[in-house]
Amino acid sequence: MRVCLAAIFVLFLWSKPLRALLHSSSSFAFTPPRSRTTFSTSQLNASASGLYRPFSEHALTRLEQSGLFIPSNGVIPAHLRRKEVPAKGNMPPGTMVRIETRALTSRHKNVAYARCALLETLLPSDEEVVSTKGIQVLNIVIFPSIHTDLPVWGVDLVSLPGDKHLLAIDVQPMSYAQQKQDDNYYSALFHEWYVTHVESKFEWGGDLPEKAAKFFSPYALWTRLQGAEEAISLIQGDVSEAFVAHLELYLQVVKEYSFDEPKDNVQEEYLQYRLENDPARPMLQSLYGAEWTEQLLTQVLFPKQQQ
Ligand code: DBV
Repeated sequence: MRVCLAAIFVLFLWSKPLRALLHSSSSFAFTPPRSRTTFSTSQLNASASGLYRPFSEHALTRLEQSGLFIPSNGVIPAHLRRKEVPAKGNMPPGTMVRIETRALTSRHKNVAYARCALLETLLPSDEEVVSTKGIQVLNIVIFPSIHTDLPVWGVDLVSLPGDKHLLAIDVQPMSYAQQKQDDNYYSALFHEWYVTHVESKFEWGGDLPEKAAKFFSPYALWTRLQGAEEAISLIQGDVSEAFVAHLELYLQVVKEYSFDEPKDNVQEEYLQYRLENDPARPMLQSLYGAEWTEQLLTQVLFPKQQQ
């Protein structure tokens, strides 16, 4: 009797459905998730990241650690926090162009708002790779309180197809008095930074749009690079060192600010200029559509400041 029961049990075990179940459950237990599931295209890119992601993560961490800001992505409407579309042009199938936005609100009287837009072209990859091809952009603006004459922290790191790179890091003068002087109080604080990180390392990026020029300090990093490997290593080396040092200096200047309220703050004019003349508008519209782009610009990137 027992032999019969054992035989029946063995036959049952080796029936196809049960073997399939046992196999899948055992493979479920021991196979790393990655080879167990076929990911959608965007999930395949989960392990890829863009050229400027380390810059973005560093800045967001330092802004929170500074005690000046509170991470507040909730102030960004959900549909404007992230958008991802297939890349156009001659990129490998499955390449995606993803933009992510992050916002921080004020925790200190000297600041108003900060936001970050990271746009990455991500090659389909199952490995930890850094995508440097296609469009890669990091755009960060820190808005000080308009009850100060503190400069805006403006960063625009842009890499475009054809291995073209435009890099802007600057404390942007926010009063008429500062704009008129060639070298105002705040610029002087960044002179040493400029000599160390910019003067002997980067060529001036050429004429700025006329209306933009007045918002640039004499000690801006503003340069254009051309090329792949060499330019990328410059970006990941000298540019990242300049970026880190500039942010530290800016946060220190903001924390130490304690002057009287200025009378000629130009932040509203700056906002209007950036909003109306954003050089990225055509690119963003082509990728994500005109309506979404205008919402992004007006509600997240250059919103009217509630002060
Ligand atoms: N620029 C932005 C935002 C971007 C962005 C929000 C999310 O303000 C990207 C993306 N900037 C971006 C792109 C380009 C530039 C160019 C994609 C290249 C456009 C192209 O050539 O196709 C600094 N960024 C520029 C330029 C400058 C800056 C000067 C060249 C503009 C030109 O040549 O016409 N930072 C940027 C800027 C100011 C600043 C315009 C003005 C005060 O502080």
